[in-house]
Amino acid sequence: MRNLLLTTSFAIALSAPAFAAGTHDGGHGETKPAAMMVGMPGDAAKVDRTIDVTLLENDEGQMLIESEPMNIKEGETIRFKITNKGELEHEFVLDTVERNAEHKIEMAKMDMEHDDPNRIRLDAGASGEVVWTFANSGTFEAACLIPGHYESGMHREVAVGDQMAQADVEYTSGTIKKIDAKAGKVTIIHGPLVNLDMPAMTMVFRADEAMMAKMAEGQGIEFVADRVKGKLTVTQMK
Ligand SMILES: [Cu+2]
Repeated sequence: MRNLLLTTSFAIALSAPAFAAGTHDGGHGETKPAAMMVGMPGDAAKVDRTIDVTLLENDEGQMLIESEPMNIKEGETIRFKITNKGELEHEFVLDTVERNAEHKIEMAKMDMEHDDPNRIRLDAGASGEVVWTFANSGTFEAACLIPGHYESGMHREVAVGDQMAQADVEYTSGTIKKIDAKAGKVTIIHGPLVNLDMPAMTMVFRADEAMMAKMAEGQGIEFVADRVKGKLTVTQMK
C-alpha cells in the first residue's frame, strides 16, 4: 500500500487526505472495499430501506436521476434499486461532490468503466442495485459521470444527517384511536405514509413523552412517522 500511495500522489493530491484510500487509489480492478467519506459498501442482508431510482433522459434534453428525496440517516444502509429507463447508457455514482467533480474530469479524458462498489453502470433498459452504508453526516451526491451527462442534469443531492431534513418531510393526516401512555404507544388511523412506503391503515406507533402530551384520543392530527431504532415512531406532529 505504501508503494501504491507513492505512485498515486496525483490522486492523493486530489483527495481528502484522511480518505486517500478511496475507490480509485487502490487501482482499477482491485475491489477491496475502503472507507470513504460517503460511507462504505453495505451488507445486503442488513438493509434498512430501499430507494427506487430511475435514470432517464427527457424530451427537453435533460438527463435525470429521479427518486424520492435522498434524505438518509447517519448509519443507515440503503438499497438503491436503479433502473435505466433512458435510451443511453448511464451510471449511478455515490460520492462527495468534490470527488465526483474530480472523477468527471478523469472521465472527460477517457470514458472509463469502473467496477467500484459505490457505482454502477447500466445499459439502456437495464437495472441493478447499489447497497451502501452512510457512515458520515454531510451532503453527498449521486451522479452520472459519463461525459456531458452531469452537465445535462444527472446529479442529485444525498443528504445524510442525524434526522431527516425538515423541509422534505411529508405530513400524513390521521386520527388518534388509542393512547397507551405507559407503553409509549399510540394507535393512529392514518393515510398513506409516503416516506415509509405504507398504505393507509390503522397502526401502532411509538411516541416519546413530549409527543404523547400533545395527543388525545379522537384527535385529528398531521404527523410524520419514521423508523427509530427499528420501531415506527411519530417524529413530528402538528
Ligand atoms: Cu448518464
